[in-house]
Amino acid sequence: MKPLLLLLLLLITACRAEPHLPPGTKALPSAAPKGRGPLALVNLNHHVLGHARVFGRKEPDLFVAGYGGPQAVHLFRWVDTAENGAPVFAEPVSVLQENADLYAGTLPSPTTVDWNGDGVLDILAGNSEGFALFFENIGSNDEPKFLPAKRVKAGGREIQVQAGYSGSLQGLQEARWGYLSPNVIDWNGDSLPDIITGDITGNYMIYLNRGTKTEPKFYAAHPLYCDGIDLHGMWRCRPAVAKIGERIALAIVDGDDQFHLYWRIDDYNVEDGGKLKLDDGKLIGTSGGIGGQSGRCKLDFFDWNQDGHMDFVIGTGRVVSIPDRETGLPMPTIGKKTLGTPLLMLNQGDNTFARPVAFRDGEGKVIQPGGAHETGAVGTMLGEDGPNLLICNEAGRMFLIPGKELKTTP
Ligand SMILES: [Ca+2]
Ligand SMILES: [Ca+2]
Ligand SMILES: [Ca+2]
Repeated sequence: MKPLLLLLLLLITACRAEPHLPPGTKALPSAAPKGRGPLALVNLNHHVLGHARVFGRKEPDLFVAGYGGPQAVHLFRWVDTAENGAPVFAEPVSVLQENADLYAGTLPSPTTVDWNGDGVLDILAGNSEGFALFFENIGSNDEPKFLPAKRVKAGGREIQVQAGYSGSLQGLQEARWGYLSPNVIDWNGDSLPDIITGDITGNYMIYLNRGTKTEPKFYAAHPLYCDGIDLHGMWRCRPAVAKIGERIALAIVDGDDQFHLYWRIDDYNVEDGGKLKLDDGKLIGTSGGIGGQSGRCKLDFFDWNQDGHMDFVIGTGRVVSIPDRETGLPMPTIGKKTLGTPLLMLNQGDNTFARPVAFRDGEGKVIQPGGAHETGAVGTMLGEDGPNLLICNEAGRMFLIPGKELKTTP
């Protein structure tokens, strides 16, 4: 029995897909002095919660992985002993490292936007814990340099979306996860960026910005409505949002599991723009299966081929299957053991779309940043000679890949 088990384990390991990025690609580094930033594990399985290690003999301090992020490590210093002998620890502090990668929490979904009005694109990212993080670009658009994350607040407190008792289709085991997937656009035309989010619940919320150009300040989340009821779709998805002509378009994966277009009416209401279609007239399905195999799709409107028409750049998890469950990407086409795979769907000029293609490097290898769970992928003019691709791995590292190094032919 034992040799059989070993063989099985070896086979599973051998069949597991490995991440792939263009040769020489490095995670975006911290630009803080000495490259300091939070120390975070590089574990492509995001279920690392609540591991504690004790250091020292008498009155030891605690190092805890899984507080403040599944991969992040915090130090709890032993400062006193209570009368009953219980250790008393100080407020935890994030453990730092030098020359750190930027850390966006697990399963990040990023977007690029000039957040603080200095003309330089910054990064805003949501993550599985449900936080929204701001990475300030203290460099330029061509040579970005980012400081470690700051949590974004709304309504006077940090944004943190969690499923709670009823918010996850996988039940209570997911109660503390949020899979916050933000997008940013000036929704109400006052020239301040607003946040629109998808998350674990499948609801879509807006956070209106009532701050200033240099200091965004957000109202608490408010639902978006269509025909008077909450806009709702598949779980763990990110909405695409863009100004198209004079109107603001919002695309989501709807409750039927298909790409669906809406148009802004006012601050909290959208009107139905109909289901989006492939250029052969077929609807665009998303999930590879039901339940846990559904949703997990991060949509981004971006004109990748610069022809004046908004394309879709899409972050996926392994189990996603666009545009149908038989022939879609990534799982049916690449194989069951594949990983989350950024995809591109080109607009054919009439708001119908070509079938998705993966991004490939110069040698034709499919780009997969790492992890089977879904992470975001967006087109951006950050970095020289855009458009470029910003993607993340499951362990919260971000990669800016020059568009010129990528092939998107079917
Ligand atoms: Ca900026
Ligand atoms: Ca606004
Ligand atoms: Ca285009």
